[in-house]
Amino acid sequence: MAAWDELPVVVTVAPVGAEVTRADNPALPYTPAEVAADVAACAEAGASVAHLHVREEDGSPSSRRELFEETIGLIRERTPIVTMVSTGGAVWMPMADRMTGLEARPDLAGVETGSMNFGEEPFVTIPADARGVVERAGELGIGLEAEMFDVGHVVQAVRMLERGELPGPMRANLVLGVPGGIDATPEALDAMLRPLPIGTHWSVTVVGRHQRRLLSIAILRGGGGIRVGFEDGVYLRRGVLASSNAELVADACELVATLGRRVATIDKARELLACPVR
Ligand code: KMH
Ligand code: ZN
Repeated sequence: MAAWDELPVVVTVAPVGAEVTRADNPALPYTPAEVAADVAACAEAGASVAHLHVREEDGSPSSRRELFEETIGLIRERTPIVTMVSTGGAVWMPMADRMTGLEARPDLAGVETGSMNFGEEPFVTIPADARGVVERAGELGIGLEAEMFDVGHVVQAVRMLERGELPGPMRANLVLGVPGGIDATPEALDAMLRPLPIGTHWSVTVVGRHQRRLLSIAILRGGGGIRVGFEDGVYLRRGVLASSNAELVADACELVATLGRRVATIDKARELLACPVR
């Protein structure tokens, strides 16, 4: 195993999400063609994974399978970037709708391992829901990344691993700063990391004004990845809207280099994430 400073950092872009709108940032992509063009530009800028949600043309969050299929198809025409669909969807989506992206056969899918308040709304994933995502992903040969917003979610993911309900080694995305989830502090990151088994590929996502600080800590602590994109934040700097997702990715890659690490190529990310080209 390479020393941590030799381990390249996988940069994930989350270009769309379910909550952000063009009122927040006019450059937000909505349609499959817009998302694919955006993701291709992000790949050029250094992203090796794309975490995907889909929207209707009017920007409303969607769960239509055709939109996932079209988006992934168009992305694959342009770049070999690792595609990952959300099964978190939007807070109001029934679980069955949250799972439609799996049918588009991405490389990876997120799986929530617990419930929380997401701002003012309940965001519920009971254990049977998580097992359902794991089972369908397994049937389709899709790898999984656990999406975890608080310590209990991490503990539950480890429990699932131990019971054989989640395949290992785990890919973990630790999300800090969502109101209702764990806060964005160094201590919170410590708490999220503590339960993780050795060999976990862990990535950090930060929502809110502490994003840059906490991503820096993740990079310096040897994290396997960081995530940026309009889903998580629309600003490049305080008060400065990002002009595109690719600008956020380029800025994140510069941060990785400034802190003395390398950005993973797409080939390297596929190796690190055990995610061969389909
Ligand atoms: N939109 C949030 C309620 C994920 O993609 O896994 C859930 C979310 C997390 O975006
Ligand atoms: Zn998401």
